[in-house]
Amino acid sequence: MLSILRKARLKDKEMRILMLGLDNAGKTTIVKKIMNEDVNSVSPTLGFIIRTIEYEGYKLNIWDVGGQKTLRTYWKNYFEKTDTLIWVVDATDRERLDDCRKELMGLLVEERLMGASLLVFKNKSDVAGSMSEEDIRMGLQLDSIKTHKWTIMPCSAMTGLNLQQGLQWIVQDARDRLFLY
Ligand SMILES: Nc1nc2c(ncn2[C@@H]2O[C@H](COP(=O)(O)OP(=O)(O)OP(=O)(O)O)[C@@H](O)[C@H]2O)c(=O)[nH]1
Ligand SMILES: [Mg+2]
Repeated sequence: MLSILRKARLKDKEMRILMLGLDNAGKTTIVKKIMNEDVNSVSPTLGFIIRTIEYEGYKLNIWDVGGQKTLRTYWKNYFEKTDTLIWVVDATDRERLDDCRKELMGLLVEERLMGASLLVFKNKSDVAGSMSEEDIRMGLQLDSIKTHKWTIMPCSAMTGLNLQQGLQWIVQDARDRLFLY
């Protein structure tokens, strides 16, 4: 039943994308950069922001939710009908990589996120000395994920590196799924 509803929405070329990650990871900055807005005036998100991006004929409704510890209990309010989870990781934040792993693993066992694909954005890749893709793969134990289709991409909300490629992966994943159903 759920898969039929999802297929109907994908046919409409409308997707619901949930963007989560620890606070300060760069979620809001990524969305602003994609929308060509000023990235130097971002402040921590206390609730959530929905932005709609048109990409290759798809309407991507991106839910950008605040990641501060006290706000994480509200994440569950946004799970429903998610097509893609974008998990944003701050590649400069080695200290919290294990927290980051625990939070992500907690999401991946959520029933309501079972049908969602996962895009891990290794953000702040513009910063010299930041963690490599391999560091994040290992630190987050991405290779152990069998429940979700996933990928990891280095990106930068400052330079715009790979942000379009991320959207491209999301849209291609939607096309693949329509083909599969
Ligand atoms: N160098 C660099 N700094 C970045 C990048 N992306 C975000 N930042 C900075 O990181 C800080 C946090 O960015 P936000 O976009 O507010 O982070 P967030 O994930 O939305 O945080 P919450 O809303 O609290 O969950 C800001 O000072 C940004 O300027 C990036 O790719 N490179
Ligand atoms: Mg934010």
